[in-house]
Amino acid sequence: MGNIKKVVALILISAMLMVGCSSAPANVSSNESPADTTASSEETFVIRAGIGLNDQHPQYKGLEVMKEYVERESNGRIEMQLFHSSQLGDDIQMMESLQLGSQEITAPSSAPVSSIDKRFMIFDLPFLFPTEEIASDLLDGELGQELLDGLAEHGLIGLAYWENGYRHLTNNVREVRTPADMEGLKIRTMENQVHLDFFRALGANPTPMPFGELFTAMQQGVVDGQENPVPTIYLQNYPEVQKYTSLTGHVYSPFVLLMSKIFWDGLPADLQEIVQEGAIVARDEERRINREYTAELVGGLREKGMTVSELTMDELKLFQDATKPTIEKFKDEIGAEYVEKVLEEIEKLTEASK
Ligand code: KDG
Repeated sequence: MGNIKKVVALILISAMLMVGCSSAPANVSSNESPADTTASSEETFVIRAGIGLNDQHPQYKGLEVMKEYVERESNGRIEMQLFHSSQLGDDIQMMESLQLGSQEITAPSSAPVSSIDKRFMIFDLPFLFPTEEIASDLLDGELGQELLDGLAEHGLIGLAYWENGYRHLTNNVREVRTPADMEGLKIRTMENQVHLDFFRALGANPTPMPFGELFTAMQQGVVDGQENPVPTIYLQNYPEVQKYTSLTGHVYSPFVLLMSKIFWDGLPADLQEIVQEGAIVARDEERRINREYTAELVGGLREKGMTVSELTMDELKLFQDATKPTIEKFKDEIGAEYVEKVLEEIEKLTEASK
């Protein structure tokens, strides 16, 4: 390599390293060792949090609560920057950015997290959680924590479970009240084997795709429908491109609030504590807002011209029966022992709630 080329290469490498420094753990003013509680109080950190949903969604409101909490409690040593509507990429890309240390927080539904740890497929088993409260109790307990802890070996810190909620079907072709009505419908699903399997079992034609591509896919007729909780259907303006909602509630989706382990390891212990607390404070508020919106916005969908079908117990049972084989099919892949423990715990929580 000639001298001039060498100099240019060196300049480029230094520039890349400088960019890397300002984006990676955003540790701008010191080289102190990870989790060093004596780190200078001048040291500041930037957390970039990115999600797929828009800034009207309870998930974004949760991030605003967390931002307020961590910035206040850290006396400004942490700054949180929020990005919505897949501005930083889709769920799978953002999880990869966390693993590389080039983004600090994301919060996908649990479904795409199963591309990292298959055990996360458990939450996508159809008709698993009888109520939101039972889901929260299980997720916030030991069995939920076990999965969050397991993420560390994949470069991720699982901070908490927030709520996306019960997923319902929308489409633009016909009213769906039974699996027979789903025959041949092209339905966008999340990128997850369990979802693909049970939508096939229902007679639909499932098409996995990232969330950020969904609205345009519906608008252009690439898919006939999709499934998401009521706040998402309403707040992402799906009534503009979808005529029918069926309140199937086939899956309860948690969000998994994730942080980059590279970034976490570079945070002093006192700030780690503040981030963890902020995640929990915001979780409770996010769930509260989500439940409030869910109750209010069913009417909102009707006001926006959608036909919203509430299914009878008999109709719902047809969906449950058609999707039951999915549980057996994925039991071993998820881990039979873990599945059993979760099913037992849900039964216990259900009994206790009576
Ligand atoms: O911000 C979360 C979204 O990116 C996504 O996970 C929402 O449930 C979702 C979906 O249908 O992809």
